[in-house]
Amino acid sequence: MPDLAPLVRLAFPAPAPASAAPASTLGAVALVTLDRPAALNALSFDLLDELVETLERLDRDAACRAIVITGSGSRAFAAGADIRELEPQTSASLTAGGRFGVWDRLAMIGLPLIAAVRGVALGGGCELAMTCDMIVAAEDASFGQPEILLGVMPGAGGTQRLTRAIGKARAMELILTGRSMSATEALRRGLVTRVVPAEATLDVALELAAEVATMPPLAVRAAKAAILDASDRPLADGLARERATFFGLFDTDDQAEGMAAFTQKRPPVWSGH
Ligand code: CO8
Repeated sequence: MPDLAPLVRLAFPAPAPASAAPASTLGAVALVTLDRPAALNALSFDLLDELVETLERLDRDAACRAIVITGSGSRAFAAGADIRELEPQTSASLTAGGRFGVWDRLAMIGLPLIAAVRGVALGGGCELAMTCDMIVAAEDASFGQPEILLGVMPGAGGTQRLTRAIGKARAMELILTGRSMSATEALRRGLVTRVVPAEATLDVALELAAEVATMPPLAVRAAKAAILDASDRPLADGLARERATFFGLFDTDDQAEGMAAFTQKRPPVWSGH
């Protein structure tokens, strides 16, 4: 039966009282929750459509500065694509369906994305976490690409992003055996940013997002794009793009403000211009 309720929830949590983020950052951090707990937040095509539409809306909202994506419940960030939807597909139906374009749109989001992962991030769930810019993982989180066990292979960036994140040899092992990695292994291999006690996962991710949200927004977007260039382009191209973007930021008010505030020994006030 098709899901009729929204599959993605959006909220703007207030900064935690102990947070370094000023109260004025209310609305600057969006929390997007994948909300199909009964199916371990499996990424149906409709859920992915809702997710990308929500993220694109936030990306156009000047008040929003960072986004946390999490899964509903404690068992899963997302247990992958919805296998029930994929089972009857053929190569022709997938090609004609045009429903994988959402993954390209997810990769175009300019705001920083932080995945808060509790439980499993498998298949498309791991690919979604890796499409985010940082991953805060619970101690009980696990990451894997088990598609091989279903007779297929990763199809939403897993072979590329996992290989870039943890290296060819380890990506080969995980993708060719379908084995999952624990959060600590994922930290050791460079896939995740932090591992924290399970109950603290969302708070830590929100705090990290709140900290990023206090930074100059143009520089944040530019830095994110430049870091992504590091794995997407040959080194010389990436360096040239980095230099051009760096020079470009010297035409912004935030550059003038940031450097004036430093020399005047006061905190900067970012205008986002
Ligand atoms: N798709 C659909 N339903 C799922 C999925 C899924 N990926 N994962 C779990 N569920 C459902 C189960 O069917 C079950 O539903 P029900 O109660 O109605 O039977 C419910 O969630 C709970 O799951 P389990 O009973 O299986 O819970 P367990 O604790 O026993 O096991 C596991 C948890 C180990 C996570 C197990 O559910 C599992 O192995 N899930 C599948 C993991 C997997 O293979 N993921 C890869 C899917 S393929 C993929 O992601 C390809 C990506 C390509 C691009 C994306 C395009 C959209």
